[in-house]
Amino acid sequence: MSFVRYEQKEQYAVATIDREKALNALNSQVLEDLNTMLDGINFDEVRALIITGAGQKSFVAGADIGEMSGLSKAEGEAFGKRGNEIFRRIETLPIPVIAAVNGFALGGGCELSMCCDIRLAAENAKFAQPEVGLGITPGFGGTQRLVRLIGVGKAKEMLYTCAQIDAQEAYRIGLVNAVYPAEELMDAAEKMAKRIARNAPIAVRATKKAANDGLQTDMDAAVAIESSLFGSCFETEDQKNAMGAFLEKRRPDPFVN
Ligand code: CO8
Repeated sequence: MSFVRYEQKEQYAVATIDREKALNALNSQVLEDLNTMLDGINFDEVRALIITGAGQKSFVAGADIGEMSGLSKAEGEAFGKRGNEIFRRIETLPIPVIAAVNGFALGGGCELSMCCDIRLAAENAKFAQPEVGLGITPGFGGTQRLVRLIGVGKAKEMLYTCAQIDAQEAYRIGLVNAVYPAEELMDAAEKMAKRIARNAPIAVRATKKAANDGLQTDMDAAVAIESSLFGSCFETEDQKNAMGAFLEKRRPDPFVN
């Protein structure tokens, strides 16, 4: 049995973390199930991935506190490293990933949402990094991605105070892209996934790679990365198809993977 349900819907897929009785908390098994889910994605068909949590109440309420409570130093480090490896895999997945945050996104849950490209939140979503209240640091990338996403000052406030913020505040500070009534969240996420899937998939992938890789380096190297990926698009059928269609004032043929 897997704690991650995966459903492919034409050109996008939905992965649902389903450990509802523990508010979808991430134990080692959930992490490995996430990893296995990533192994199974058919990138020839799937052009965007949505990650959400089962139920109405929680996206992911963090790493599993019961499992973590007895860890030794070495085990804690190994658990953090494994979580980071899998989250980094999500962040660098060739296709865009949308987090549909349908409730609590605490600790590892907030960190999971932040390794996705885009975060959409339900009105009942709550975000926090409660780790220092539990005697640990964030361990799945929170100290790094939060400062990059919302800026150092606001991130440090969240990291040091453990304060929980609601969806509107998360939107105000740029942690989420948009907020929807809970019952509209998945429709909005799927609509966005379909919009992404309509575009030239090789160009979308190259754009994600340029943005991600560029963020890791200085501007001169970053624009060189962009130039190289931009150039590579001119070898694709999609570029010839789309630009030819524009010049001939017709719709392009369907894009290819
Ligand atoms: N771990 C394990 N179980 C959890 C977790 C969790 N993070 N969150 C909720 N649960 C379980 C509860 O224990 C409870 O189980 P049971 O019914 O068996 O008692 C069930 O889910 C329902 O939870 P509550 O009864 O507490 O529901 P409430 O509505 O009263 O409260 C809250 C909801 C506010 C979300 C509350 O459950 C809570 O505070 N949960 C903990 C949130 C938290 O602190 N998360 C951060 C954990 S630390 C972390 O994520 C670090 C990531 C990096 C790790 C690196 C490791 C080295």
